[in-house]
Amino acid sequence: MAQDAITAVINSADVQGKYLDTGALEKLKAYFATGELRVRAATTISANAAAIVKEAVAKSLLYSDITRPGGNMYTTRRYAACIRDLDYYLRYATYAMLAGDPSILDERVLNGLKETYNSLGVPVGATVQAIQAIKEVTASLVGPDAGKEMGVYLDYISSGLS
Ligand SMILES: CCC1=C(C)/C(=C/C2=NC(=C\c3[nH]c(/C=C4\NC(=O)[C@H](C)[C@H]4CC)c(C)c3CCC(=O)O)/C(CCC(=O)O)=C2C)NC1=O
Repeated sequence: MAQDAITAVINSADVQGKYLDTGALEKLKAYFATGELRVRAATTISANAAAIVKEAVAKSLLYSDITRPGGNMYTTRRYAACIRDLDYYLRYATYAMLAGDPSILDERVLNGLKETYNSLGVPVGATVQAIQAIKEVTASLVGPDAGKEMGVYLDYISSGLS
């Protein structure tokens, strides 16, 4: 089950049959203190999602061998599949950033993804480059603090794929 920063600390205290300890309370404090930042960033990202993906693709994949005949993004169908995948990564990273917890990424994005990519010949290295470009473009849009938060979850997807 996907959880968030609150259920994560509650579940771990409950397993031990204890109230939240200082460390757990500090985690919650940090989460609540950044709540508005997260919501504001999610609003900006959702209003600009298509532009973020487009710019990230231009920075990372466009005019490379991947978009030429023989490349995995060649043909309109595969190009569109790639853009759609990047849009998934951005959307789910935004959910995880709001939740303050990466478990939704394990559950809904990374589960079986590497195997799917390998069986279809989707290049993981180039995908990770595009995700890193999304990270840069997003940070330039939402600012360094929220950008860093988003970076945590975009990096989580990158490591999960590698
Ligand atoms: C929400 C969770 C979720 C994810 C993550 C997801 C990914 C996903 N990407 C796929 C394909 C694909 N993914 C890509 C992506 C790329 N090729 C490149 O060269 C680029 C580097 C890269 C984009 C960055 C491509 C081209 C395909 C189609 C491959 C093919 O059918 O030949 C497929 C195979 C089925 C299909 O084509 O739709 C899945 C399941 N599906 C999901 O439901």
